[in-house]
Amino acid sequence: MSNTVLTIDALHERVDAIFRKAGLNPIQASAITRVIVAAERDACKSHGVYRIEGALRTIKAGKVEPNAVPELLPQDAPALVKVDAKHGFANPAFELGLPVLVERARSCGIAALAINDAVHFSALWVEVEALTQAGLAGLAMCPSYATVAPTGGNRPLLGTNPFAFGWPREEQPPYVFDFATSVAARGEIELHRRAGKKLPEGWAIDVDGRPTTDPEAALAGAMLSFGGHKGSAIGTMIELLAGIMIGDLTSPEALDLLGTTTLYPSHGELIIAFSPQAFSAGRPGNPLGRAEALFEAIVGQGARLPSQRRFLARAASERDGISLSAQEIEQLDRCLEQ
Ligand code: NDP
Ligand code: PYC
Repeated sequence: MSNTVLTIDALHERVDAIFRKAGLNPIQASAITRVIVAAERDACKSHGVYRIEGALRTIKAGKVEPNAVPELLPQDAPALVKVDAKHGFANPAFELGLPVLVERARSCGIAALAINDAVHFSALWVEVEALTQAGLAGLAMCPSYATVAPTGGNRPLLGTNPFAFGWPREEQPPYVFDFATSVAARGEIELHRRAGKKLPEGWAIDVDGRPTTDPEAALAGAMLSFGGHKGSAIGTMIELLAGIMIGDLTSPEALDLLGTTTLYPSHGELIIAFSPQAFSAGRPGNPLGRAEALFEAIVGQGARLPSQRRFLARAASERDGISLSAQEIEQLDRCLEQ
């Protein structure tokens, strides 16, 4: 069956209509629509329109507050920004905290935004990219729910805990990476299952702890950390900083509370913003200029920068529209009817 091409605005309209019909208030609906459409526009399929069904299931199950209006909490420490998501999605809470985070990072050189009590399912590059647009570098991280075995272990404990970094560039799209600390995002495993494809070796183990390439067995068993003990340690760090330190749930706690991986979990998120100008003040050289020499050297070896694929996909979507398969269009129609 042939694909259908939609403009970015047309896809936004369709996704937004789905969420409003599902009962989300405009703050919630428009923020999660923006992040899903951005993922689809940038060809990040694991967090694009495929995520709508999960969000609808989570709304129907009463596991997200559809009328949540996030609140900026009063805070004495100038470099600390706290937003209570009020059990709504994380994205509107981030949008509320962003301008304050930017203003504090510019004045203090560094600032952190802690989001609490948020239902989370989205890609994090959107958030670090927003910081780079303000001339800041940034890190973003959050737990998820227990689906990943710690290296050396054999049962789900850590989340797929995404970790993103952004660095601003003056004449170019920013340097951004964003990845799950498991070998692949869980969304990738689900997409392999739907497509009837085997997983690459080394992604997961089955319920008995044996290596598997079967997506069903992987979803029932445990995913593996990227880079062995290194990814396992970074995943653990994210549990500590973006879970325990900010007084929110760890991935095992989030799964215990939710009781299933078919809905989206509630937990916290930590975003840290840095001003390269403030850190380098009084030191020789312009940090953005020096970074360009590093990027040129990387690309000069024939390597590509992370997000380069994404920015090319974005340019193509802006020029030609977003191409959706017949199944994806059916999914959008079905979601609107629900
Ligand atoms: P990928 O493995 O698809 O990509 C990881 C990063 O590496 C991207 O920035 C990508 O850039 C870059 N990259 C890939 N190949 C190369 C290469 N050859 N050279 C240089 N850079 C490269 O990511 P994951 O599957 O691990 O994660 C996908 C998404 O899932 C993320 O956006 C993450 O935030 C999200 N996620 C969200 C969770 C949540 O709880 N909310 C949980 C887990 C994941 P490019 O895109 O240009 O290819
Ligand atoms: O793809 O691993 C994932 C994921 C978990 C929660 C949201 N995305």
